[in-house]
Amino acid sequence: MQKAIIFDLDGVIVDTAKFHFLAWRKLANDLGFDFTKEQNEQLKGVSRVESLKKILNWGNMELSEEEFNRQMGLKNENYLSYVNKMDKSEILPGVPGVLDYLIEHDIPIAVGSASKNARTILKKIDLHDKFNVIVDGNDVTKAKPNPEVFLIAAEKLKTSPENCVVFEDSVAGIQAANIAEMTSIGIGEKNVLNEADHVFADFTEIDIDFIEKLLRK
Ligand code: B16
Ligand code: MG
Repeated sequence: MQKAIIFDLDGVIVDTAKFHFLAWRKLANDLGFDFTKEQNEQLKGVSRVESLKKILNWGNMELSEEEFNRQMGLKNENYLSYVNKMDKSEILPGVPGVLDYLIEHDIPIAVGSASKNARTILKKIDLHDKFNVIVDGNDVTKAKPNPEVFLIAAEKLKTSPENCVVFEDSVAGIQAANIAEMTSIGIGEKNVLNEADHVFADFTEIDIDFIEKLLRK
């Protein structure tokens, strides 16, 4: 069966984590508390709802359902004010070369992201039409580490999970890929992403030989 590659978005193709951090931190500050960059690591790959639950927990706060939803809306508006200024210069180093290689060799490629803003971001960075399949936070009911997002991507790519390779920057995403029995490639720190099959600091460390080996496996 055809091999296919699934890319997470935030932290793999672009560094939107820095904008999520600014927007979540403003929300916490407006509610009267703060959290650290280290705590922010725990929000990577986690859905919007689960992120706000964690943040409120750090601030020992509870909100009514209505206020919870209002705060999520405010955070997203603030986050989108950063996203709206993005362009293709935000694509992380090494990513365009790998995408071009895969497209030239007709390897099916997908985005598998927890973000409900994934399509907006892909349009801003001019990559929306490059992917055969996009599965995002609007298409799933279960957040990573549940493998739903990657399993839907495999199905839409018309291949089996074992033939999929996932590039992910979050622990939850690596766990999701492993549960789906896909090959998991971590982008980030080895000691954080130690459950991944392979880990690279970023795409500049990945050469075409490695990609070819993955596709032959
Ligand atoms: P949104 P990914 C994830 O994207 C982010 O890593 C995570 O920090 C964010 O909370 C989540 O998307 C939801 O994002 O608020 O835009 O729907 O890494 O799975 O591409
Ligand atoms: Mg990510």
